[in-house]
Amino acid sequence: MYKPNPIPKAAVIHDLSGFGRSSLTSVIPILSTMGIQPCPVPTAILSTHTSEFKDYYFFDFTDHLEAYIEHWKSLKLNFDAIYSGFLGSAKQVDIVKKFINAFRQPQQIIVVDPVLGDDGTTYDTIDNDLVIQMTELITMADLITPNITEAALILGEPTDMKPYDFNDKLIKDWLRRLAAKGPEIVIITSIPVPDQPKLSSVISYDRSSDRFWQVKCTYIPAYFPGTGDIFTSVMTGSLLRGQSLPISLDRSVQFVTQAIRASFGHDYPRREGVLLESVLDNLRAPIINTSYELF
Ligand code: PXL
Repeated sequence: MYKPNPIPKAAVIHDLSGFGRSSLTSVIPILSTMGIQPCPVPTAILSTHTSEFKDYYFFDFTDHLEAYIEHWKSLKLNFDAIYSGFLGSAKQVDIVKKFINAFRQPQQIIVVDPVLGDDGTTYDTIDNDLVIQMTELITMADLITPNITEAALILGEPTDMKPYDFNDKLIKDWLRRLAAKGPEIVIITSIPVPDQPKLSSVISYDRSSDRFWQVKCTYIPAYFPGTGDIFTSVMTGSLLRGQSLPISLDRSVQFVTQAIRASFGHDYPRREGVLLESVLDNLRAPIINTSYELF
């Protein structure tokens, strides 16, 4: 008997940081606005995220997740997507692997955002062991969304390369090598565009069709924490709504750019993240202008 699936479900494995928009406080509103039901699996509870805040309270929830997952297993829950982001310890990576093994099924997308660092350096809480663990975790994913620093860390390449080093051949090589580790779709964000310091680009590779797509955007010199979570949430939501890879890429880049533009002009603390609430409604608007191109 035909059973419609009116609202796709996504299990979202992220921390809950109470202040400063990131992880669950960005993932949940974005997916809900896009008509996806987010089902949170909280890895940790923090008073704030860890970027530019000091002395934050951190409660590791990993040990409680076994029981949490057992209950979900007994309910025989099915997810259209499983999406993981920032992970604070090797133990947390293990629990994500367990979760994927318990709930993996055909016709589902497993998204791993390998949150490790940015701008050539690793985040405070990320050590070499976690880089190795994350490199293992991505082998279980269908889609990964590293930024250029994370791509270098996973591939064991230098993280201090200069913009002119990022020629097309190198980027295609990195994308193919990342896809060879398991994921069918690889998206690298924050790629410098040689000789065009005002632009930044996002490039994807789809192994099944052997095609590369690129979306260029204006580089806005403002670092806001949590924009990676916003990008991957919109990407996941858009694919779950049945959009193509290049359209989803375009939508995600446009949304992050809108969110940064809505925030950059205001004089308020960057560490609070982009003013997500002021642009959330844009996710319901049809996409009119696209700028993706084959790469
Ligand atoms: O947005 C990534 C992220 C998620 N969760 C926590 C973080 C960060 C980035 O710094 O600190 C706790």
